Amino acid sequence: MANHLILKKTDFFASATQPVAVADRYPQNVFAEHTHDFCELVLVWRGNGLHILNDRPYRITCGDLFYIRAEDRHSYESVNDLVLHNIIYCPERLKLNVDWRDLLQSAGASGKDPRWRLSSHGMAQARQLIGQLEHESVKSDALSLCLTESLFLQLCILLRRHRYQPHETGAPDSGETLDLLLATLGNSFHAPFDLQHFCQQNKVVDRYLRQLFRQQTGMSISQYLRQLRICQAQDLLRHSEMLIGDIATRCGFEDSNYFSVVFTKETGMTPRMWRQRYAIET
Ligand code: RM4
Ligand code: NI
Repeated sequence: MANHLILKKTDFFASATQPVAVADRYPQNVFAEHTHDFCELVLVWRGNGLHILNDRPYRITCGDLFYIRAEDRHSYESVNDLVLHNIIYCPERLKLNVDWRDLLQSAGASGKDPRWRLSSHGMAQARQLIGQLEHESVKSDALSLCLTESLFLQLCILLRRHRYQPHETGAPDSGETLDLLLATLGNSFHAPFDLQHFCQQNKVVDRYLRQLFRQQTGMSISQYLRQLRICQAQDLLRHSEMLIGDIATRCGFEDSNYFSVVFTKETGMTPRMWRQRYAIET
């Protein structure tokens, strides 16, 4: 793309020394594809939306965490009550002698999946720190700059401690059923999910869990699961040569006709059309 959008730090930072700024997105609206000349941490509090990162679609919802590098291309599509924080920072303005690279690297040990989740416990602590950071980062005296950077450091450490990837064993400190449910769903889009069984196992009342889920994510459990599956299918259609029938099975659909119906309803295109659209582009 020749003239794509590049966001500039001069538009988002108050001064040439400010290392970190907090941009609240209450809500995050649809936002066109862009890169930046700064980096950002994205922490999702509520609602849901489609986040496209370097051409891969991610269905995002509360507790999702992304580490976006300046050169990453991303956009937000079909948002629904999506509420998030962007913690934006300029690596070259950070002065503390810290291994920032290690703290801020996005891909996990397990590979290149840029998708992280934060436990409810981690979110509650992050919320507090972000509040302090928001307050401090707008001041420009030397002490405030230093305090801003150290609050940012604390936030990064906290994220490291409480983050996890769904395909790992689940939330590290998941006392919370919602964390466990989200981790389980993130991991079971290719196989049937049995809510009754999950509720029995975790001794929660099914109706309560459904309500809680809807409150926090703005959608129902089955909607979320369907969207995860469609997302995965879109990715495979575009980036693999698997047969459509195999993709259907891989994404948890019992037969390929049903898959096509659901896919078309969600995306406005048949799976075949979707694949062709990108085949032409690349
Ligand atoms: C936008 C969007 C972008 C971010 C800027 C700072 O609303 O969230 O991803 O780079 O804010
Ligand atoms: Ni961005």
